[in-house]
Amino acid sequence: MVDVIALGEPLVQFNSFTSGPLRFVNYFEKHIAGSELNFCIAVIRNHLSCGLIARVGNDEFGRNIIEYSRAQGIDTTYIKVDKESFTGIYFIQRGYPIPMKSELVYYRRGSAGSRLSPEDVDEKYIKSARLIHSTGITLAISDSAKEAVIKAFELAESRSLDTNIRPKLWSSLEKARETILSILKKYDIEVLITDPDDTKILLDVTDPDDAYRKYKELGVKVLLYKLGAKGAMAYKDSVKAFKEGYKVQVEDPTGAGDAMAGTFVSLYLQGKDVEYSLAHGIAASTLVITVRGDNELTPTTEDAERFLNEFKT
Ligand code: ADP
Ligand code: CKP
Ligand code: MG
Ligand code: MG
Repeated sequence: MVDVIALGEPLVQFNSFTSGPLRFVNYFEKHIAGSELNFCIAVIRNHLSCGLIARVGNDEFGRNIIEYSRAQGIDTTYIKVDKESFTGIYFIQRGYPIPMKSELVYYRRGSAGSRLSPEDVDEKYIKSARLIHSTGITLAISDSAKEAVIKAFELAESRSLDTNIRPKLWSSLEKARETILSILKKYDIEVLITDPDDTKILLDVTDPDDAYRKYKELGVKVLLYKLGAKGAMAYKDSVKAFKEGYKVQVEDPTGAGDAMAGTFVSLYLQGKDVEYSLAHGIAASTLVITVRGDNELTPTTEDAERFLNEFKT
């Protein structure tokens, strides 16, 4: 039995060793990632236990994901090996055409991960956890994966959701809006993680105060509103917190949001206030963007403490 459970597709990441268009990249560095797996690692680095409900293929990459997850302390009991399909992968193009930004190129349609389904969601396991987490990615990859999230949310004691709208994974932005809004309307969300781009799509607003007001009407208790390089905000009832981002050398921003989300949710569940949880989330995301790989640098609570005390920019 674990504190937190996430549902989503773990993926093998091939990160360009050099920046620039993929056609000129000769070397790729392999990492294990996927938004919900990244989230789980952040939860664990902050000393709660976490399980991942997922499918991988019966292949080397699937074994790699399971072994890596175990090594990071993730409960892999409900990572199923699906013999019918392959483990999804993706490539990261870095620093082109926008410096310090990355683009993801997926090879995942029909993957084992996208075949996640309600039958993978064990009622007792879900009910034993304090919080169930998923993202807009899992809602996008297939109907069965979306239904798995719905089953888990139905049984959950409490929930967090990262909107993570990936236009490449949706047939249209309208479909993304309709699907994510229907989840928000149906379930109370303890912590919603989102940003102005996604909120524009969902609610046609970007102003953080307007966003919190509207999300609150939909049953969101706490809002983590990420502002990229500018930092992030967090809202809970009448508390509104902002923390500025740090100026660092950006190698690859992929995974920053997940490191922040997992850190924030883990600390929040441990009774920390939103300012503390936000500051630690910023520390985690700042470290993650300085390297290739989404989760290796996600700090423990103690290391984030050191970052916040000792790193000045
Ligand atoms: P996501 O990865 O989900 O798209 P963001 O891009 O908003 O989320 O990043 C999450 C956090 O990572 C930000 O709140 C900030 O702390 C940090 N971050 C992201 N990009 C930068 C950057 N270019 N410089 C400094 N910090 C950044
Ligand atoms: O929003 P983030 O940059 O934190 O998310 C990154 C992850 O799952 C990354 O690991 C990738 O595999 C993905 O999001 C995705 O499917 O886009
Ligand atoms: Mg994100
Ligand atoms: Mg990174």
